[in-house]
Amino acid sequence: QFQATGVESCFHDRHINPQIYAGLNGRNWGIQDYEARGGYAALRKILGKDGGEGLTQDQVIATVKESGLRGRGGAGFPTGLKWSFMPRQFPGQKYLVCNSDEGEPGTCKDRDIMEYNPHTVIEGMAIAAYAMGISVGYNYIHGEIFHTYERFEAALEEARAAGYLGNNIMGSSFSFQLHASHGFGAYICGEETALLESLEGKKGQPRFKPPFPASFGLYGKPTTINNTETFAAVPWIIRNGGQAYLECGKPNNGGTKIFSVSGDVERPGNYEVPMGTPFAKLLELAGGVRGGRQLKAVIPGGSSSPVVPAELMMKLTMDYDSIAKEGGSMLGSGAVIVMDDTRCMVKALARLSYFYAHESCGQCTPCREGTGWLWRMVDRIEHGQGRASDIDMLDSVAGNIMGRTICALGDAAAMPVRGMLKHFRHEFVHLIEHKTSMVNADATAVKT
Ligand code: L3W
Ligand code: SF4
Repeated sequence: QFQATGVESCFHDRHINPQIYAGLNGRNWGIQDYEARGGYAALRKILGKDGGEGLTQDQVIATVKESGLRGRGGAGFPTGLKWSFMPRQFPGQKYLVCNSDEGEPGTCKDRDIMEYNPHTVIEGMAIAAYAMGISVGYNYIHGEIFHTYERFEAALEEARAAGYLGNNIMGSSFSFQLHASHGFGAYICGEETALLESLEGKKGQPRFKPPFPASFGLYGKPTTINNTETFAAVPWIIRNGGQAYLECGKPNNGGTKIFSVSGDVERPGNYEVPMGTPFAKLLELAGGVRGGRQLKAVIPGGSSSPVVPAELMMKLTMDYDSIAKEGGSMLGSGAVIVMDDTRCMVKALARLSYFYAHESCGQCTPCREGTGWLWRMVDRIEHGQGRASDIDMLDSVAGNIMGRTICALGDAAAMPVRGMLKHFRHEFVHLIEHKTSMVNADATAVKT
């Protein structure tokens, strides 16, 4: 059960980025409430409909660059830089795509944004389309959340009726048609090129990169793809300025970020906090470790990111640099999975490894064979049938997947294995030698 209250109190305390979660009580997601709280003012501003002169395409991109906004889908690629890749004078059709195929275990932020404040995504996409001279866009929404898709469709209808989408928006020369599309729940369709294949009506399998979508994207045309949360941040940036957004966070890690906190906490939910917030503060917002138990470890950026032991995690701040450089992990999509001292790390890894084996698209051998191999080894260790050689074999198979696949799913399957072996090898050794988990051996109750 994910609670929204933590987010609201968080940004109200700090007076930052109320755009994203302003509609969180679920009643005021519609266009009138959105406009009443300043919605579509940024689009009006760039089109010169607020009494000002408007912003040029270059000025919009420069503002986004200045904000330090980085892709919120997992890779943290600088958004303004990505927008500047789009060839401005390309003679044919260009596309804008929103990646709402949220499937990373632990991540549930994009769903909430679209459900409770869909117009901020629509406005962000319209601004992006204007900046890059794009006339057609799609929001590809994860299958399995059809009610969210329906909510987004309803918001699109409102925006079209109000003249914020369509031909000659607000009487300007800018036209932008935006459509929603949905997948059917395959994790791999969140990989940007698999998403494009799926959007084209084909089997969702990743393409080789390069060429990147910036030059060869949807239907082979230049395409810019950003995550839902990335687009949702754009209206606030245009209204308040790039510098103001940057200053919400820390250098190289501008703005705020929504963290989906799950696992062994009192109040799991989505929390929007400034980049650079200490992890300890985020844990406190989520009510602390459930039942007052001891923190054991945290997966800080979705299931693809290596686990970080408690002692180290408590020293980190929630931003790209701290989690990567000091924590040896990834901020990823911001899914923070908290594990207390009753969690068996072998069991946790077995669950994650099963997920990746199940979701591999099967195109490349190291991933197709390796993910299944990893899962089978961890599974047999978990069930007391592990061999002494399994630990080195796990490390070797993970190493042979990494960097040898078409897309990042292979690395995503291998990194958690390496992280667990680095920090919790003793639990694997114990289970192989004693055929029972160290955690089970503990007298305390084991949660399942
Ligand atoms: C033009 C270049 N464009 C890079 C673009 C590229 C993409 C973006 C980042 O994986 C990660 C993955 C998951 N010219 C370019 C260029 N680009 N160089 O920049 O690219 P890349 O390859 O670094 O990352 P990616 O393929 O987008 C994303 C990790 O995120 N992840 C996944 C999260 C899952 C969700 C979800 O469920 N919603 O987000 C979590 O950690 O493992 O490493 O646009 O085209 N020279
Ligand atoms: Fe498919 Fe895995 Fe290869 Fe990605 S790494 S293309 S998911 S087989």
